[in-house]
Amino acid sequence: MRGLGDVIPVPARVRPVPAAAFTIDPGTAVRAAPGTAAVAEHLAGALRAATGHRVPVDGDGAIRLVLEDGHGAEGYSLEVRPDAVIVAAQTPAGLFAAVQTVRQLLPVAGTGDAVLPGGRIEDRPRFAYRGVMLDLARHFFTPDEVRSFIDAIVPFKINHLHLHLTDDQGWRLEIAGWPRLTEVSGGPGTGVGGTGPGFLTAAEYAELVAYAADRFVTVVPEIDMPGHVNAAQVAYPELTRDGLAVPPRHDRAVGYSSLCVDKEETYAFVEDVIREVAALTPGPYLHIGGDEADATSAEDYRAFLHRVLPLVAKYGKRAVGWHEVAAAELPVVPQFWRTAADDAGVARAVAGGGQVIMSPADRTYLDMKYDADSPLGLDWAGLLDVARAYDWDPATRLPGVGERAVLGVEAPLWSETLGSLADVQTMTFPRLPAIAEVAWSPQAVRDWASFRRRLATFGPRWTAQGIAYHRSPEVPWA
Ligand code: IFG
Repeated sequence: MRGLGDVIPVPARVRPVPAAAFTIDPGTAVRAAPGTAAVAEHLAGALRAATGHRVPVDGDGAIRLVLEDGHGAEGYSLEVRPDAVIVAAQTPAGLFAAVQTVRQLLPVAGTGDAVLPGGRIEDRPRFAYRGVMLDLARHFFTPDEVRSFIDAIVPFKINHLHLHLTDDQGWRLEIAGWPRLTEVSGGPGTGVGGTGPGFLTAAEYAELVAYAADRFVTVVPEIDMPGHVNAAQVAYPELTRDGLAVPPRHDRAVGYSSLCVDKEETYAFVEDVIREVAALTPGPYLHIGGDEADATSAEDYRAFLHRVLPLVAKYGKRAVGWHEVAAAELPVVPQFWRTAADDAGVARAVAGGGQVIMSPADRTYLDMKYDADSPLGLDWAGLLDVARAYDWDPATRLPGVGERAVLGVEAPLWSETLGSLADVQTMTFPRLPAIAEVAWSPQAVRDWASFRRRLATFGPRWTAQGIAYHRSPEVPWA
């Protein structure tokens, strides 16, 4: 039987009262207060799966969802007594976070009564932005596979999904005004090694955005520029220096391509793409990449950003970029990704009041090998085992970037070496739960000994759900 605090991310405050357990039996129902019906359905669904009981949502259930002040944007309280379970939050997102906690306290699937451990949890996230990035450009994954990925990350209170939609190898989102981007560079065999089918139509992207939003996950689309643009230049030669077509590339090299900063065609293209992507994206962020622009001079890079960053604002979005974009000294959220001990551009951006998304590759890059024997993944940022993904503090990683300057944490998963959903899952689990706890839980309540014990209980759950994971020797798997 799980204890009340045996969840990931570990809650901020847990007061177990073991004698006060609540039993979900055939008479159990969920009571939804006004404005909580959608989350009530998620909760009832989880209770039905765990017990096989009917668990209706009706007017007088013993399991109550309540909206009240005092919990912040995503915080909640969970009170479990023998006669009642009260889930309280200030927002539906907070109620949904509580539902993830309740789900982890129950069997994934079962038939028959289930018991919720008694006591009270008071919980709220340390950082607002808790993300994962999936690279659809190096290898494309279908909408169903992306939905399955969303289902697997939601239990860990992840609330942003960054989709890396374009790169040198492929362009993965249909742009109505520029159809050759996907007709030519989104087709079968445009992935690394000439593998992988496809691209997202606008409708499929919109469906993914809605699916994610229903689970309180905000999609952050990335159009990488001015580098990582070979796929766009294959489709539209007018975007190259001499107007001549460039050959498609299916290798793993980076840093060789660049949009032409001094050609007006470039900005017509960029503005059309930003406008269409912004129109398809209800979330506040639009990621413009900006990494590894080695084929763009520093002067051209800054000039490009000075033309493009205002376009992101023009279409109502907040720009995010890999942290090199801080060179522009314009409003943009830098996403720190390298292994360097510090970064002057990021420190400067923060000094001006900006916030940073922390993705140091040596702690968060899920495409790094677990160990020297890992068949999948790369190792340029070092080997990343579960303990190393867990044992760091985003608020002390970079000089000049303290608690208030950290917007949040994101775990990028690059797909050069991943050819299947099982590969994606194996690299994601169990390191993502470690990073999710770094992003949600107070530093003071986190410790590796407790985390690895709690993590061990997820092995059987992932197996029951058909989710592949790396059986790291660091974890005492149940
Ligand atoms: N760096 C590149 C990615 C990818 C990655 C693989 C960033 C921001 C190495 N850029 O990470 O395109 O190739 O680990």
